[in-house]
Amino acid sequence: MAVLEHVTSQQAIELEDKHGAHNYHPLPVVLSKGEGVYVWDVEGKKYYDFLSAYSAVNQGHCHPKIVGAMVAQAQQLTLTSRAFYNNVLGKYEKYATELFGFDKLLPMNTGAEAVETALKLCRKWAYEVKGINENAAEIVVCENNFHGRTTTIISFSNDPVARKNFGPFTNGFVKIAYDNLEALEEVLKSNKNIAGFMAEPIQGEAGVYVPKEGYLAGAKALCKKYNVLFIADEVQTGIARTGKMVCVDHEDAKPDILILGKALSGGAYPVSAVLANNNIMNVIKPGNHGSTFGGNPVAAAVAIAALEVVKDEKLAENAEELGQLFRSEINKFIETSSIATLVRGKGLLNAVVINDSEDSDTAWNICMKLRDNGLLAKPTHGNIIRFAPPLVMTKEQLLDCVSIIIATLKEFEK
Ligand code: IF1
Repeated sequence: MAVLEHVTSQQAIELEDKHGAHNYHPLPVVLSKGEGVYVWDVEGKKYYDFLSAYSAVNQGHCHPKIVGAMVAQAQQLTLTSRAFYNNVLGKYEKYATELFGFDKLLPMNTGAEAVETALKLCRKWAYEVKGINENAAEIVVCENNFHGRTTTIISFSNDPVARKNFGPFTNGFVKIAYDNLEALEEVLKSNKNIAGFMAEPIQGEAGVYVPKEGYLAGAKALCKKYNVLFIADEVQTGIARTGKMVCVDHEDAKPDILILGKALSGGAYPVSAVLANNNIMNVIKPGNHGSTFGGNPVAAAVAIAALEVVKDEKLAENAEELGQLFRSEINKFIETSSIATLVRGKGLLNAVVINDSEDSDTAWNICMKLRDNGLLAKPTHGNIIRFAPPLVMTKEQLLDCVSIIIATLKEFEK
């Protein structure tokens, strides 16, 4: 078989099964084309994408402006490493720092790398600015967090599947209950070695847990009171997904360190970033941190285009409006449903809780049926299905999807 010759869905699945690591259990659908809110499988069947590559494709698949920027830059200069300057990175850093309201940006590639960068930055600030004894800094994180898959990050995960047999783990993390300001104040008051508090403004992988109104602002205020850095992981909730440019904008909760990824590139290229003001970012000196591809010209050009699309097409406003419509329609169905018990979320990051046990395969079976009915979604944990379409969706398309989702759920009524 020539490397790039046509394969059927079955052949593609067999190739991955034989030659690829089994680190995922994908829904059995093989995609070969994406455009806006749609994806097509190898056999030409069309689907609504209701996962958006875990909120990386907020701007829609293969957005012409983003792809155009990527192709143009790729034909000019792809990578210089940071051993030399390039003519795009500074423009991107200026655009993004002014857009998000910070002095500086440290460019990386994946979300996990940006999270690791934020943790290193927070620790260095703790030793060199706050004055915590070296190697004594601790960072507060939340139960049921998801911040990526590196060894340090899974060190503070409580997901056994993500942790088992990957030890030994990194020290220096304290776990508290999510959405609990008393627990946060308790640890900040009693432990003088706390350097920072990192949280997802909405816990995505845990099942789209939206904290109580005031939690984020309260966390920021407590961090300020105890001279601890508030770190917001907006890799999944950022870039207009929840109806604001970043989810913390729903409250007075601007973080000391902002972590972005995924839709920062519109899903066209791995681009992530850490933003902070000079009093924090300036602890980083030449040689302290970096990466081969971090801040490369293609990433910078793609990120500028991806952010311009969000602003020009008012994607945050659209996410807010369509998210309210989605939850309102699903709630009407829930009133008389025996299979769906709850819908929750902000903007177009939503989840529906299925009326079955966590270890049942009902949510998976519903997603298989959704696939047959032309809509792709996937369960997060157990009995929770995440619904997160590209933010370019129209009201008509959303209502079409709601009817597909409700018709499918009805097939599982008890
Ligand atoms: C997988 C989950 C979502 C993230 C937050 C950092 C990262 C992620 C809040 C790391 C990444 C991805 C990873 C992907 C599936 C997906 C995911 F199910 F894993 F948890 F979205 F909810 N912070 N989330 O959500 O970014 O290094 O992946 O670029 O690992 O299976 P990354």
